[in-house]
Amino acid sequence: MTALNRDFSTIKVDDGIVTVKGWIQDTRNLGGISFVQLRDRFGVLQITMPKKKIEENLFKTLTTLPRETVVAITGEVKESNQTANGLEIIPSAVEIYSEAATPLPMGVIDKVGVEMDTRLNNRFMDLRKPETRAIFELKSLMVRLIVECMEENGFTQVYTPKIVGSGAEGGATLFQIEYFGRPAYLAQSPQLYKQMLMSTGLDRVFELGPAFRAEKSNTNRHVTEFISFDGEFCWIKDQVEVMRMIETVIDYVLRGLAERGKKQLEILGKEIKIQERPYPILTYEQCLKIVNDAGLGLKDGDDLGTEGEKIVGEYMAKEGKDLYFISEYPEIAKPFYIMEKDGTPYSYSFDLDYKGQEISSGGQREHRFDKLVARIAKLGLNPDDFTFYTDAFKYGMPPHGGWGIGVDRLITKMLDLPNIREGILFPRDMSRLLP
Ligand code: AMO
Repeated sequence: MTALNRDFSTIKVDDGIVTVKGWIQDTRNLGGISFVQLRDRFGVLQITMPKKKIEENLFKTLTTLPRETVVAITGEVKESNQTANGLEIIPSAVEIYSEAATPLPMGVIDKVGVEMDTRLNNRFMDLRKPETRAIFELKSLMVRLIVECMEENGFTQVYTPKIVGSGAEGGATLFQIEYFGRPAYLAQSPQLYKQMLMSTGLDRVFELGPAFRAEKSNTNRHVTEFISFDGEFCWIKDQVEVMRMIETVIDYVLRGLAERGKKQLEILGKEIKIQERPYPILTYEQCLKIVNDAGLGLKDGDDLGTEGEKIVGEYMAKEGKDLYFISEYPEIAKPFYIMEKDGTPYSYSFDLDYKGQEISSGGQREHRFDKLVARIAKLGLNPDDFTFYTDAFKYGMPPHGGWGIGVDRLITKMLDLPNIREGILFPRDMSRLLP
């Protein structure tokens, strides 16, 4: 087995001579004594150098190496009452792996605020800050919790194509690519594929994977590539069953993060608020009234929009609820795969909103072949373009429903981050393609 680097937090006073590897975070020279703060993934160690006790060349090297240089330092562990972890290392040797250039593109420990653009342009450096890294450690835990919960509930993890021949979520946000002389697209969602699986007997599936949207809006919650957590399952009697399943996963994630992500939450100074289940279900009509009472002036059928969602969020916050569903949107505003609520202008669709922002959409699907084909045509699309999908409804398709959750939005809202880009390692948007 390859040896892992020594975790600084495991070093003890009676370890004797140790070799520790990391980044030189800071150096302080006080004449007769100098200090280096050496950082690894887990914390910081103090390297203490009383000038008289350290070999001259070693002293010179260690006190002049630029910040962020990567080294291995060998030395003796001593007790110290000056450091947070109660120990320090008196060095006897150093190996330089990679000397950092100066000046640094941005500081790692400086207190001055750095613009988000500078941080994203130098993400490798930004991620050296424990508080930036903590977000991604929590995101990793979040994904693990999702997988655990879905497997416990009998779902099979699947992978559907990300290069596709037709869009699922409307033409406006399709990225077209050239595919051996014919047009293809980057998948906006696994929607059509997860539904096709419902006809196979793999009747509870979930997927975690990238989704692509050519979003022309530059907002703090839209990016062009995000991670979608999709679920789809059969034999539902109504869309409320789907909402209850989402709630089960979100609850598992919230509790799991609060318990297993303590260290990272502490670094971030955040707490996870658990909301008791069931989460409230508001109808679109109720929300329309809430936003119009607040003076927004929307008509029946209008999209609630960012402003409307915010108003509903404030309204629900007063009731002590961060998470709530908004259900039964106008059918005309929803995609072709959503089931209409017969005899009404509404549909069996819903969004899950978190602190005034949509983090998920879902619903009961139209599983009846004739009605599905009619609905595709009604929404102005050509059913012939979708036979690869509708064929799966022709020969026996159970009633089913599902959802798509934006994982990046979920972590953003959970940690109250001001911008979705904070929760994405290398975000993609209209203006950002590098790094
Ligand atoms: P929808 O288009 O609402 O539904 O997307 C589902 C969820 O994905 C996230 N999301 C985004 N996150 C960041 N940037 C974007 N540009 C972006 N677009 C969407 C949101 C959103 O709630 N197939 C349906 C889901 C279903 O019915 O199963 C769908 O894709 O959090």
